[in-house]
Amino acid sequence: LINSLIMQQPFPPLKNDRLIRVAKGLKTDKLPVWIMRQAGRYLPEFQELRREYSFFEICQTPKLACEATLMPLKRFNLDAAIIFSDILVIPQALGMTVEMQPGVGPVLPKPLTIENMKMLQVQGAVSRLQYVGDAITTTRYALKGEVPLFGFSGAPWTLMGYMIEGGGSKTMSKAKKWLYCHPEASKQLLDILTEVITEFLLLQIEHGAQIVQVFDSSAEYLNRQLYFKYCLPYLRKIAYNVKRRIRDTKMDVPLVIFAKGAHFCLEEMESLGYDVVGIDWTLDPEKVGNLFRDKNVTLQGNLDPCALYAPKEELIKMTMQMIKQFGTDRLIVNLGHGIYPDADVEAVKTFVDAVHAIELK
Ligand code: 1CP
Repeated sequence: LINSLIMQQPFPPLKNDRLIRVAKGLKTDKLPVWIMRQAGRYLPEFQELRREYSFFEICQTPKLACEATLMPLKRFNLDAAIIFSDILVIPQALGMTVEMQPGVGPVLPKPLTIENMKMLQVQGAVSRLQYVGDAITTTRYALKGEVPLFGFSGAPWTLMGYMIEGGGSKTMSKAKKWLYCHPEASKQLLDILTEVITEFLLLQIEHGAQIVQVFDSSAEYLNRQLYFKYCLPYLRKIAYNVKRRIRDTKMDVPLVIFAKGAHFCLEEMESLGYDVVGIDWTLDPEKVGNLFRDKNVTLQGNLDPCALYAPKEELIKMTMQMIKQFGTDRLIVNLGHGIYPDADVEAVKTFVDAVHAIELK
């Protein structure tokens, strides 16, 4: 399937390949920079689009998803686009209802229980995500090769959390109860999610994603023991199988892992099979830079999203300091978590331009 798609779809050649080069450990003229959640509510033009369409209407209509994806690129000199979608499209494709409530976020009114778990519609789940592939293909053409396009997925544990909690949670205690009281059911669920995530990432790659990121946003609720048992093996399996399945194609698509708050397993992130390790804003760039020096991975991060509230000169100073502390070798500049809805559009421009002001030798 992968090869046949390449033959049918000669996408425009990539012009700005900074981010892909750095992900693979190659040299560039400048540091690449993009922003997690760069196409979102802080953009007035996105708010306007949302007044006309529901969140999932935008996700499911390739033309609209493409439009939202391109919004931040029209304003800022970003080195990548990320397809407009959400991590919760997987629970939805598994048959769960997901509502996007304004000011609240995602709500799953009928959360997963041990009893209703067998109702998950695993068969055909990935084919119900075809619209994400279509949105990616549409966007690849619209991008005209300007910058690479990210695909993404939630990680197994993070998706498990939302499915059991029925939305975001301050503690993830219901989902963690599964880990402590129902280890077999937990593993069964994580296996299902691992399988669907793998196929979903491959679908996105087949349809034109040039790099893919796995978001383990709820890593912070676990500890080293739980993360070793319920996350690392699944994350490793996803990277291994995605890489294995694309090995025979000419597509050497880099993989990124971003595990928010997984400081207790930072060193282990290097050996999971991902090319890039996302660093969240709570970590010290100097320590992380030293820890990963001479390791075979690229780092991504990690400015505090709230640093965008600071005065312009202060923001530039903090950005420079962070880059100096990480070191400019194998670094993709980003925030250390998704941008907040009340972020200032001008501050984003300041941040992006500050990164590009640095000329690498
Ligand atoms: O530019 C982009 O990155 C847009 C695509 C994108 C991505 C990568 C969206 C659009 N969501 C995500 C990932 C995502 N979604 C994550 C992982 C990143 C992270 O940790 O921030 C998570 C945890 C979600 C779940 C989610 N969806 C939340 C968080 C809820 C919580 O408190 O736990 C929220 C608020 C959403 C809704 C959402 N997703 C995306 C947008 C633009 C929005 C706003 C919804 C709206 O317009 O009403």
